[in-house]
This record gives sequence, structure tokens and C-alpha cells, in this order.
Amino acid sequence: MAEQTLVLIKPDGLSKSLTGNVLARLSETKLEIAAARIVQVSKELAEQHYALLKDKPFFTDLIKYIMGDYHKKKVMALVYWGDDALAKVRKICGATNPEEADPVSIRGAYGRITTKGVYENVIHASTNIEEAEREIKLWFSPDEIIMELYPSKKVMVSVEKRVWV
Ligand code: DAT
Ligand code: MG
Repeated sequence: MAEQTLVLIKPDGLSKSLTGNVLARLSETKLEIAAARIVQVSKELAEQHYALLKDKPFFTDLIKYIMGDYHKKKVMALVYWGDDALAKVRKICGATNPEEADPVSIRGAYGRITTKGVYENVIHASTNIEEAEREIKLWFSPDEIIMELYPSKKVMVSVEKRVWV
């Protein structure tokens, strides 16, 4: 079944110049990229993204990590679309703990645990269909995705917007 999943190349991945390597690994899935953007992650976005983990002891460090406090302050967000997208991407990512991840996986090859105990595991991938929908809608607006993945509607808005001079 065709489905979509959110992928984030986290600040450690961008700081270590791993973007190309990670995208090359993901291209093995033959999935389609439906959206991509470089994001400076606000505290609000970070906390919403990891809302389900807010009671974990590592939550504060996790928020700092994804905001780029320990690396460059940027994340590359992508939506991958195609058959079995969730499982295919999760498999190439590897296990959450980079020390336990298959060494051939992205996290196994490039991740580390800092002496402070932060899992710098390079990449995020949605866990299930419901999480993927919540996450994609958090990171992207309908106009930033090249296909109609979820129902959307047109509304008239008047907003201040930066334009080229
Ligand atoms: P995943 O990213 O594999 O879906 P998750 O959703 O359980 O894993 O956790 C989100 C992130 O939180 C994970 O990528 C790294 C961090 N994390 C998870 N468990 C951790 C732990 N025991 N110690 C430190 N960081 C952890
Ligand atoms: Mg998860």
C-alpha cells in the first residue's frame, strides 16, 4: 500500500556533511520524495514533534539536540512516498540506539551516543501511519508537498510575507 512518512536529517547529520550519504541510502528504497525543506527548528516545533516523549528523562536534551544546540541549527525535512514507505525507511535507518543499530544502517554507520547520553542518531523516521500524518502536517503545509496526501482546503488569508526586493 502506498503511504507517506516524515524523514528528518537531524542537526548532527547536517553538521557532519552526511546529507548526501543519507539521501543516497534512502534512494535505495526507490520511494519518491514528495517534499523537502531546510528548517531552523523552534522550541515549539521541537516540543510538538516529540510531544509523546515529554515525560522521558532525556526530553530536555532531545529538544536541544533537534533544535541544533549541539550542532548547526538546521534540519532537513522530507516526505517519502510509496509502497510500504514506513517500514522501508525505518529499516534503512536502523534501531533507535545507534550502538545497537545494524552497522550497515544509517544510525549504525553514522550515529553515536555522547558522553552525556544523548542519542545522536542522525535521522528521524515516522513510526506508524498515524504518527506520520501528525508529523507531516506539523512540518509541511499542503502547498509544500507535490501531491495531495491528505485532504486540504483553500482559504483566503492576509499575512505579512517576505518577498524579493
Ligand atoms: P525513534 O526515533 O527510533 O522512533 P523514539 O521515537 O522512541 O525512537 O525516540 C525519539 C528519539 O529520542 C530517538 O531517535 C532518540 C531519542 N531517544 C530515545 N530513547 C532514548 C534514550 N533511552 N536515551 C536517549 N535518547 C533517546
Ligand atoms: Mg519515534
